[in-house]
Amino acid sequence: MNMTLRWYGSKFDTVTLKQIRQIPGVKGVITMLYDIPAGEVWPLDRILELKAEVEAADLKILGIESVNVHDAIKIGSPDREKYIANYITSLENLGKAGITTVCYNFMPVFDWTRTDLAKMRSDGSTVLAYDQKVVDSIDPQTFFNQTNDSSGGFAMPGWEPERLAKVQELFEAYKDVNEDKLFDNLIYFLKAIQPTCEKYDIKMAIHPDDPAWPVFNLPRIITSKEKILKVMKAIDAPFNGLTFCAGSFGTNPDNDLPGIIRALPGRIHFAHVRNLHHFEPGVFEEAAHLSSDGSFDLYEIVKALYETGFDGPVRPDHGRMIWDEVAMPGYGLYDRAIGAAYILGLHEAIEKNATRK
Ligand SMILES: [Mn+2]
Repeated sequence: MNMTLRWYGSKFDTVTLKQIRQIPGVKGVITMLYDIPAGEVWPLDRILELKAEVEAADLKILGIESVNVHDAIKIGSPDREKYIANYITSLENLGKAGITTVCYNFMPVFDWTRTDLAKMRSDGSTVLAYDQKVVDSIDPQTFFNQTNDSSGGFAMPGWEPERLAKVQELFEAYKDVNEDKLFDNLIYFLKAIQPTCEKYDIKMAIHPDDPAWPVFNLPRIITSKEKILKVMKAIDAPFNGLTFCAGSFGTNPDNDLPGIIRALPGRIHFAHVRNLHHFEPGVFEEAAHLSSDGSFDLYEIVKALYETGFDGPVRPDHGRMIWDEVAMPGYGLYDRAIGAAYILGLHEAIEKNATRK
């Protein structure tokens, strides 16, 4: 397993490559061309420029998060062919640059959803939190506005301003897209990109839906072990894999996180390891990575990754905001650095236990 940190690029991120390089054990970054809207081609020269910048800091690009999928592809509208062709060109350009792990999601309209981006905890840290009652009491447009207003001025992944104006339009476009149709549109997309992925040995790693149930009556298809296995079986090829995200699957306490990992040997291409603290069904806040701070057993999660031979990039996920840091919600340096060191510590102990004679 290769430890990484997500990095949005020097124009957008408060965290520098130099800081990331100084976290012990971190070998690379997970990054993206953050200014390119979903659906547009990622030019090869921009990819190479980003790669050179990362390598000049003695790090590697170990994955992309994310090459976003345009809504036309998810909806299955006639113009999807154009966006699929653009996506293929982006994959070719990444492949030519030797970047071969690509995270994406297939969530309609909203990416991850949280109802509070800075919930104060008893130690004075702040975290992202979710309360289903808030989502149930608000319309999507207001929700979108409130989320943007509370982001501290940071552009957040999946909440790009150009989407803001289009929320109602998007809801209208998705009105006939049920779970089955969304699934079929995902498989159509994957079949279309399969030859390119196989030519360049690109591993596609779908990110689970967050939270792992429908919000605002939009369908969700990557929410449980059964549902991700259905996607894996529909195209049973190594390029078609998963981003195992503990925090997203773990929004539903019924999901057995190590069990999901163990059900998918060889098909997990990327891992997000983090913790949540559940209060009641549908009400949770994000926690420090440490098992004792939240509801997940991080030891069992890292052990399942180790025992299934996972060798891809892993990253800590949303951290708490601590030590008065000002950064994009969830993406400060300090708590994610602590998380990375903790996950590496668990991994070292598990590996030594398993290999010591
Ligand atoms: Mn994640």
